[in-house]
Amino acid sequence: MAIRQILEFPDPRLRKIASPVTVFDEKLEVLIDDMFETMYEAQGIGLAATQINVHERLLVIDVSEEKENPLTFINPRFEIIEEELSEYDEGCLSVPGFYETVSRPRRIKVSAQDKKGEPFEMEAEGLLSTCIQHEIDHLDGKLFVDYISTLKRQRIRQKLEKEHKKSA
Ligand code: GNR
Ligand code: NI
Repeated sequence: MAIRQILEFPDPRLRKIASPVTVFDEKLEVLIDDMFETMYEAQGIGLAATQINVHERLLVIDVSEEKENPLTFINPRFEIIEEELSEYDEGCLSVPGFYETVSRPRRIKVSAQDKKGEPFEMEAEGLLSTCIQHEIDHLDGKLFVDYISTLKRQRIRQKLEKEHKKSA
């Protein structure tokens, strides 16, 4: 297994739209294992392939306290079950150190494929619902900072650009 580098805002590669996964092979399983290792090491609760510069439609999530409930979603889509919104202070491994409140539909039904290509559906609410929507946004080139004011987003961009120059 390997830890992959996580792209950081405002890297333009985070804006690419990912393509569907069509081949369910050993290489895909290695990618999934690397994504879990990278996510756990970074202490995140989710990771989209886009964040490690792989522009394919898959994501991994583990919102459990004990980090014992790994979930893999390939070619995920969701429908809103309840229009009611929930607010979460969202963070992102690609926007390190910044947290902002984002409102998203509270309950969704997710349809996806597992690592063997087998379709499945599940309902999600609360933090899991938020996290799935946050990750699917990544596959569409979107970030949580797109939901906040332009002024806040520009401040975050400036601060991260400064950090990136320092460590370059
Ligand atoms: O680790 C993460 N925490 C988090 C908290 C609230 C809402 C969404 C998230 S996802 C984030 C990991 C990440 O950047 N996934 O793309
Ligand atoms: Ni993120």
